Amino acid sequence: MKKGLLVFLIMPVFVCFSQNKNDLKLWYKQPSGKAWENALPIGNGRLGAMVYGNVEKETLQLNEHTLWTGGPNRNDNPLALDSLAIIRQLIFEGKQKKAQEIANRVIITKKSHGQMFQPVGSLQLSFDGHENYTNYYRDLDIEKAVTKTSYSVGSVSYTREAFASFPDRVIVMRLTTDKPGTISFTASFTTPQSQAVVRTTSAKELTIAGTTMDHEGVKGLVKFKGIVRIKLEGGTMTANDTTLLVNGANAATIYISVATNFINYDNVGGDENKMAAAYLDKVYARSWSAMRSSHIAAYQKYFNRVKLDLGSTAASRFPTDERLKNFNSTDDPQFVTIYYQYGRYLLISSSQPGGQAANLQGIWNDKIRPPWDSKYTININAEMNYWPAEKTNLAELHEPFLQMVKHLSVTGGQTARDMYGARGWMAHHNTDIWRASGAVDGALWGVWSAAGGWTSQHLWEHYQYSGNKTFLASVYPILKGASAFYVDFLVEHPVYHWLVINPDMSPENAPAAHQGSSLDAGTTMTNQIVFDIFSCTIKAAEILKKDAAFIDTLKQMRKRLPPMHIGQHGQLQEWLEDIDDPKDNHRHISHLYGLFPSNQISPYRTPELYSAARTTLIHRGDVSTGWSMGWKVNWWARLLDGNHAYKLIQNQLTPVGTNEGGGGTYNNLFDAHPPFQIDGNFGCTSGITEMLMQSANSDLHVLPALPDGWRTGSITGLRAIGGFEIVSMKWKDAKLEEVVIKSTIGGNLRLRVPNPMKFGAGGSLRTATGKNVNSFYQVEEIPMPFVSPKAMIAPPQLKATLVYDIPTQAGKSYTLVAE
Ligand code: FUC
Repeated sequence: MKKGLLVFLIMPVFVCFSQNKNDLKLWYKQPSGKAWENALPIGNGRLGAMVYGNVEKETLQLNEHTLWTGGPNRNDNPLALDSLAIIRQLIFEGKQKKAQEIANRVIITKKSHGQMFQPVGSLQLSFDGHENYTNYYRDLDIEKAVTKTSYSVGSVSYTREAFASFPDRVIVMRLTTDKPGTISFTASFTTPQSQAVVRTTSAKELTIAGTTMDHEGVKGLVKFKGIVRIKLEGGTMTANDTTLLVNGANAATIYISVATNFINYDNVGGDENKMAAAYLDKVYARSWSAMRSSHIAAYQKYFNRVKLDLGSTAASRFPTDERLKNFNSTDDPQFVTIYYQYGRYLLISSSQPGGQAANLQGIWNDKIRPPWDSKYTININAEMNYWPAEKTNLAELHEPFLQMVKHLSVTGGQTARDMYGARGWMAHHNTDIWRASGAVDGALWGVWSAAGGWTSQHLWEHYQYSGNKTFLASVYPILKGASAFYVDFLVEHPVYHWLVINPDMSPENAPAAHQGSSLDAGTTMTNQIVFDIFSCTIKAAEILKKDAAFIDTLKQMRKRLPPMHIGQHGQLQEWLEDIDDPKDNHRHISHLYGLFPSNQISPYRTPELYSAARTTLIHRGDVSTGWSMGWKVNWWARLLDGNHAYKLIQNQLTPVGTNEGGGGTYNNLFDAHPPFQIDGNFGCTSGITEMLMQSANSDLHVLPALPDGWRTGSITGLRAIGGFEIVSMKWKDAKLEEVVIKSTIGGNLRLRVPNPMKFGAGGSLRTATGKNVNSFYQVEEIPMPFVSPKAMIAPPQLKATLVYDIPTQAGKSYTLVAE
């Protein structure tokens, strides 16, 4: 008590922190304490750390992108092939329950259900005598990708800064003080890895070494090594068996390097000791400030491409956790800007070229057995992670996901052959670092064969944004293989005679009519996915002038896919039969894949389906798991309803635990399923972009879904398909004032705007006529939907827009201003 009082009395000024109105910082007035979801994430795509900012015991919980249980393995169930005919027959006869029982025995794996992404452990720094502190502050500056903690003990101020260096591949933390000789602490490791050995070396390094666990019959083969070296300015350091003791330093810089023996999904022949030491040796001599500047420059190369300003209010002066609490009852548009940019920060930090794709938790996980193994759920979650990549100008960061698709096209080739007797390649609803492509979890979830069709469209998307034909040629065999699987796997429906996938399911949802079985034939989402993968394979082959006969087959078969159905409640049917329950509020609304990420449903081209999709969304409700709400922001944006999209952002930016029966957001702005899943962060960043710009409906549409609350703002750097970049865009009172668009590959720019525009240099714009001639904006026509005679269909109520055609030249920018 006395000491506390004394500290208070001798503190001359009580520093009161608050945020500048437009700062891109997450900041707090208190340490994380025990909750991992209060800690702040840093990462360089290879290493991730959660920095707690606890005063007397700082924790950096560490992850490395390749640290997974098990080793190269396969998990196919070869019994599938012999039972395929009977399963199909039962489903066509309406005996879905029986089909599911058999599928559980013959399709679901008897081996691994996927391996687990695991933590390395935590570096712990203990500061004796720092129990009582004042002036506490910590933040994560997402403009710099640096986190900071500062506080005072008595009259001495301490600061810690940390980042995960992009160019240098190590994590660094620097401890400073305003009074020389006052930095003393003990460094040690804790780890949930049961086989890990922690020790110090004669060179006064603190090391951790181990091998990951065996899991579900697969031997743990990933060996890892972590090395910590501390560089002191003044003071002394001694090493005990398992700890380093620093005493009386003026400053200390802690370098953390971690590596594993993982080389590729089929090779664990690397040398973790050599790699971990090599990363450290390369940078140890460099100064903190040099490392910090090159880190920030490398980060900002990506981050600075997009700047968003939605305005700010007095609400932005409060710490992040308070703003989160207040968000639904105040006007805080700058909080949306932070959340938006945080999505980009998280993608840059968890997904770098040459590294692993961002998993269910990005690269941040402290659990030895994480929820859903922290792996890749490819019936939605992993795709969602990459929705912001192209349009928020982070195309290079799409690469790890595209690599994963490439690997799956190899492992999944054997699955297609062995389990289904089909050519090409396929994957079920999950995969992991070993690119397992068998069916897992149980038939209710696992008997889904559309992952090849969906994931490989990311390759097509990457091409659509850049127009890079060399890239397209390099991935064409993967698109072709994904299509070839469906060519062989589609069967004729005995009643409707359409070509359908059987066994099939609409991810994770089982209609009441099927007594708890999800199995069915020709579900809407799968039909849409097969339509899309056929369509982009056809286009790619035509561009590359290849495979005429195969393309003809795809065209013939595409004509025979089932059309979409509008059911008795006016809803888009999830299944071929009209069995949707309007009270079903399942988190997966897979059949709206056709609205987003696909563009088969559009307010302008398919008004009836627009109306049906809207009815379905209303039936399903708003509040749901985090990722589901993130998807809904995109859907409402595509339905051109900015206010409803904003309502979903509000639902998502609600402290976890307050949305009844749903997810929300943690104090560190991680998305809550709950538990933490990063997909919702990425989904919402994508959705906010879709509110401001879309390039899905044969035109580039700016301000398609602006909510009433964002009447004035600006954004730079968004990308659209066909190589267009919105260099900058400003709007005021909900009116587009100016837009500058750069064309990187030329072609007609068909621009849809909310108010009349003219060329900035003078000269009027030409109103669009006929079909858009730009080849990137050719949207495939879908068959007319089947409409139930009972369905009530409200025509879309759309705001008036103007559409112009601007012929562009590669490399030129075009400035338009309001008339
Ligand atoms: C799917 C979803 C769950 C969860 C899991 C990781 O199975 O249905 O909600 O997101 O993936």
